[in-house]
Amino acid sequence: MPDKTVESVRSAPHRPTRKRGGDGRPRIAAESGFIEDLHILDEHGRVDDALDPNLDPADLMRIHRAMVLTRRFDIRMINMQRQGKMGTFAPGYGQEATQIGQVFPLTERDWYAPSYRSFGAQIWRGWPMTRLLLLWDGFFEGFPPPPEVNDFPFSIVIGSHVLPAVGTAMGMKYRGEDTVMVTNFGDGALSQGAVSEALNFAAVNAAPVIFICENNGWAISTPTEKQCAHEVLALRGPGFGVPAIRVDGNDVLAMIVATRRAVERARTGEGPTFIEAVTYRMGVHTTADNPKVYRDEAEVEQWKAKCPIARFERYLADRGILDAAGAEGVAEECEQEVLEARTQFYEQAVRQPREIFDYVFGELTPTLEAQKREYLAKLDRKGIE
Ligand SMILES: Cc1ncc(C[n+]2csc(CCOP(=O)(O)OP(=O)(O)O)c2C)c(N)n1
Ligand SMILES: [Mg+2]
Repeated sequence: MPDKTVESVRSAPHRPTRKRGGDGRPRIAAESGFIEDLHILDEHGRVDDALDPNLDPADLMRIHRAMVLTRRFDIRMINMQRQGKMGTFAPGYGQEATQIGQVFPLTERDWYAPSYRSFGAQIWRGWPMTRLLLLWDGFFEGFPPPPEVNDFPFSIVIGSHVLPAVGTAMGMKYRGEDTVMVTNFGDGALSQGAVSEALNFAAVNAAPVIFICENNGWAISTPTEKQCAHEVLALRGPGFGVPAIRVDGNDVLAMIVATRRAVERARTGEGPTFIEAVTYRMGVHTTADNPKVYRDEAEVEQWKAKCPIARFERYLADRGILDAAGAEGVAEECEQEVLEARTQFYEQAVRQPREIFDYVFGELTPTLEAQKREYLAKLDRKGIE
């Protein structure tokens, strides 16, 4: 016996969207199942001339440098962690274009609410690398955004920052500001109820927010196909009334064009946009993970050919903006910058074992009080300051 309910839902004609009361907000068209798929630079760095945003050379160089710096920081962090000189770290190797592309169109007045794999975007937004090093090594001084940077601290509790991001965007709207909020999260985060609530609330209220879903193929060991029954995560947008676009997340020009369009919509009162950035987590989920036990290395090999930095360098070379020697120079300068940040970090990262109980509870519970006394006595016995 076929399930009547399921059948009738399947065969239901697309209903035309109900009109909203003449406030000029765009409606989601009846054919909203169609999702635009945006590619501008192919894997070989060949550009689609009709779609090239023709950014000026100084901007192109800034974007390139930011992606290279992101990668140098990433590699250094992994090395430091393996040497026992850094806490657990979530690398973004391969996601540099997604990262820089999503913040390039923002002004300093706009807001950014990232998840934890967003250090490249954070550096672009004005976070000193030293602060990020402190953060990842567990120093609370590293967590708050620098005073002049309009960012949330990054979120580790999956999807938990997305509703507050929408709330902040609503605040901007109530105040009549023309600023916008960009928030990012992973493919796995889409399964969190709060993210659906955020999409719905933002759509109903035309919040000036841009949702960037970084579909990197994996949520730790869960592949995207086990997370979501359909392949195109961007389809989640129209279901809530949020226009959506699917973008090659390894193509920084496509990321910029899509985000810029979404930012303009939000700034002019047209409400939220959902951007699915299709990319790949080339490395470990975090330094506490070993993907070799759950994924095939051949998959990783395939994605190596799609490197966002290599293809952008080919594009810059074709435009006569950067040659191989120039690219090497940028990489060396970025490496030096990271090493300088590391030196400053070592100077500042003075461990205070006696503080271990100090920053979670305002007032310790009796059990924790007892544990603290015991722990401090142990430090005393061992002569640890
Ligand atoms: C609420 C919550 N549940 C579980 C976790 C443990 N956890 C950390 S990362 C992660 C996977 C997230 O995957 P995705 O959203 O795709 O982001 P990615 O790590 O791939 O960038 C999980 C389940 C968590 N941090 N928060
Ligand atoms: Mg993921």
